[in-house]
Amino acid sequence: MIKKKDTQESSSFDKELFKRSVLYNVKTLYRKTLEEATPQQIFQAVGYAIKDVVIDNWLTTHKEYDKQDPKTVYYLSMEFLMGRALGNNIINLQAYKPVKEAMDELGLDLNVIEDQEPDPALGNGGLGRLASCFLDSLSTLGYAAYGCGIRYRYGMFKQEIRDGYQIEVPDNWLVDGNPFELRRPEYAKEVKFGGYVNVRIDENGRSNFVQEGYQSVRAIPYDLPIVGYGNGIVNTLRIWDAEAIECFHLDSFDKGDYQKAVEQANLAKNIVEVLYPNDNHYAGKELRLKQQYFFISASVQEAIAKYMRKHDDIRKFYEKVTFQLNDTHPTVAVAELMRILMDEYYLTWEEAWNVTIKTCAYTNHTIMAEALEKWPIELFSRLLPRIYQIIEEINRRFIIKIQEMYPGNQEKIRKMAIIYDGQVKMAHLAIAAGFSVNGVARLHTEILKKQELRDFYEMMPEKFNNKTNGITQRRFLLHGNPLLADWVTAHVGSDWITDLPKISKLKIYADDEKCQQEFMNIKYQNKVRLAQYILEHNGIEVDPRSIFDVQVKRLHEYKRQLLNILHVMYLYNQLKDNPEMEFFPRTFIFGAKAAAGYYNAKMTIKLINSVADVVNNDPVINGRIKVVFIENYRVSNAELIFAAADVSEQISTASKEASGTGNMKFMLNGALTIGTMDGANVEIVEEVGAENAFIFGLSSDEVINFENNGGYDPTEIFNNDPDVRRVLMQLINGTFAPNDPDRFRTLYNSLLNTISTNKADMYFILKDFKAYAEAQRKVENAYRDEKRWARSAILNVACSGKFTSDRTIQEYVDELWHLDKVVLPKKVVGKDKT
Ligand code: B1N
Repeated sequence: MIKKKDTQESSSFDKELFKRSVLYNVKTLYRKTLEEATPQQIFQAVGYAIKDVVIDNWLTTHKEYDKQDPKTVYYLSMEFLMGRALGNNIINLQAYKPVKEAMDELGLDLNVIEDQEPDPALGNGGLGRLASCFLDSLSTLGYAAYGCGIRYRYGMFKQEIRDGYQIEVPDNWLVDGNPFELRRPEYAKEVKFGGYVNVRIDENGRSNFVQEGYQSVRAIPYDLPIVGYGNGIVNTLRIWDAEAIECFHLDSFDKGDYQKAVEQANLAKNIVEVLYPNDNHYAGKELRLKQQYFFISASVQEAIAKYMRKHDDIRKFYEKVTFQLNDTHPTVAVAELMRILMDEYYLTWEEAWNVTIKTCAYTNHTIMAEALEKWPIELFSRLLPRIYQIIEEINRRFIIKIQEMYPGNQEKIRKMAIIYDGQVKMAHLAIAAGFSVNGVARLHTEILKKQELRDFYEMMPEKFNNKTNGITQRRFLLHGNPLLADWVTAHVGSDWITDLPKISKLKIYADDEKCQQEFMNIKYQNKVRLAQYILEHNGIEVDPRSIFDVQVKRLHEYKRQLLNILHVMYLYNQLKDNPEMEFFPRTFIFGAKAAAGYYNAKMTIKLINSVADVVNNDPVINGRIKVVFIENYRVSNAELIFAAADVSEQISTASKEASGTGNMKFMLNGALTIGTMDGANVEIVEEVGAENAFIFGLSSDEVINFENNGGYDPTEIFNNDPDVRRVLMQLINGTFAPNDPDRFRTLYNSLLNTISTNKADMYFILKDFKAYAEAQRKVENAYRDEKRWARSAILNVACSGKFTSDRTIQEYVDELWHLDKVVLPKKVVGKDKT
């Protein structure tokens, strides 16, 4: 079918040594032979064997960093949604082929071994996955970088579906141990909470602020290697664990001490226990603020300590270090840096501020009001008394600046102050103290400038810039879709792996019928692979010849999974009324976790499953519509899902999705987008052409207009559109809940709230319904013309070049971070093990 040309050149990987290493590991770790070892034990043995290879490059990289002293970015993030490491590390070592052969020769299946690895899910969704893609790109491009985060004992929960409802099961990802991590107790740091601030005269006669009466925990770093593609560079993801600072002094008779020891031990245990499972939502929990300060204090302390090991002037810290704040979650870094510079290095306020504002930069990831972090002063000052003092002073000075610029304008102070109304506003702090504020897609950045952060933009326009998100093609094409990856390489060479825009050379094949057939055949095989997965995991049989129409992402009202399933209900009604109508079989695939306390989101999952039960089993439908909810959507099954998608659902209410990154993964895998002009969809359509996507619905300007004028009234649509009315009535007449007709009434109410109209259909689902149904008709018609569809799909792949995270990172480097490119001495590249 296709010219066999390897996407993965094997270079100099020592296969025989590797096999011996695996066998040796099975023996020394488990006292077993390969035949006796469990699949999990074999995974561990293979993992350690790969780590052996990685560790040499890791060492060399850091030796070289020591020598070259490049400027380093610290990507500070509460979340890193890494996904499995084994396959990705092998890919980036350019060793997939020899490792696969080695496994074959040992009678093992590499795919099965990869499947044994728990999927590290230290993140919720796009924000955490973006951080992971960025680390991959930083290493691949050869820049010195640390990811800094938390080693949550429990990451994102495992989702089980029982009786159609989501059940959250703890995900104990560390039970069997993690072969790739390295515990580094020598870099442990103390982090202090609570107590009060005192002024003390130190031994040199200087008066100094000190925190007293505090509780503290010991932060212990665990390092994970981030392997660059084929360049020998290995950066570090440093995630912090917490330990109690001292063990109990059981001989202590002092009740206070005993109490304190117990409390400190509990603090250490609780702080890293679990990731908050909220996406785009701020819950305001005290423990969350503790988590934030915990990992930030440890990371900032270590960044400074590392800098001071090689330099003597802390005033020039910013010349060697940038802190990129992944949303406002790490924003206490600003005040922690100020604290250390002033209290431990005795810089003046002005000197410390000069360093801070040249070091810190802030990325905004959302305009959703419910995601804004605003901490009550009481909580904040009690937990972080010294940090709060410093923020008060930053605020005082910031207000003076506002007054200088807008004399007598109280309104500006009310809207822009960092501390106001009893709250500490983290976004305002990040903007005031950072040298850069960036949005994550062009439209999002424009909305920040014109709407959400307008006052700040007017005051400091020079800080604002856009960095459109990207994804790593190494994981989401090379690893996730090997058939397509090989096909692409056969046609345009393998440069795309590190230079995605080269994939545009595929364009000339879009009209080639043989290529179209090859492409559709690969898509078909990937659909068979996914159908197999669905059968195994959901017990549902789906037809790989049907259109695979996929919406996978966190469940949120603004992402409008509800619009999608209401449309399925509408199609169902049409087919029931008119069983003979022309209809191209379609499989609607959903995958989504809902925050545990988000009622409407959880009920949407139940609705999807309830519709699935009815539609999938209705003899009139006869398999022409299938609805599948894939349980426990996560990075590992995402790779299978993107590869198999025909249609990519990107249907958020315009203006609400800051960027989206799933949209890019679908495009890269040759799915056609049905979507609104929101987030990065705008730029995707710009690259591929509107004729190769299905765009519908209100524009962001129209949505914002309605919002600024009190919303819109959905009852008009309800009254005048019988199709919409019928679907809505089915939410409350028991069509999909015969035993409990009121089950979906809250969803119905969210669309048609009769008590307060401005809260009705806040996400414009009914408003966009007709346009969506029309766009879906166009999808069906387009799919009937297989050649035209194949052409569009190939063009989507060919036009995806812009959306590599390599491009995004290069923009951050060129415009904000100004990092030095690191090149390793020749001999270590290609991991020549000697
Ligand atoms: O960040 C992604 C974007 O592509 C998505 O459009 C955006 O929704 C996502 C609080 C968030 N924004 N905000 C969050 C996550 C966790 C949390 O506790 C907010 N996630 C996004 C990457 O830019």
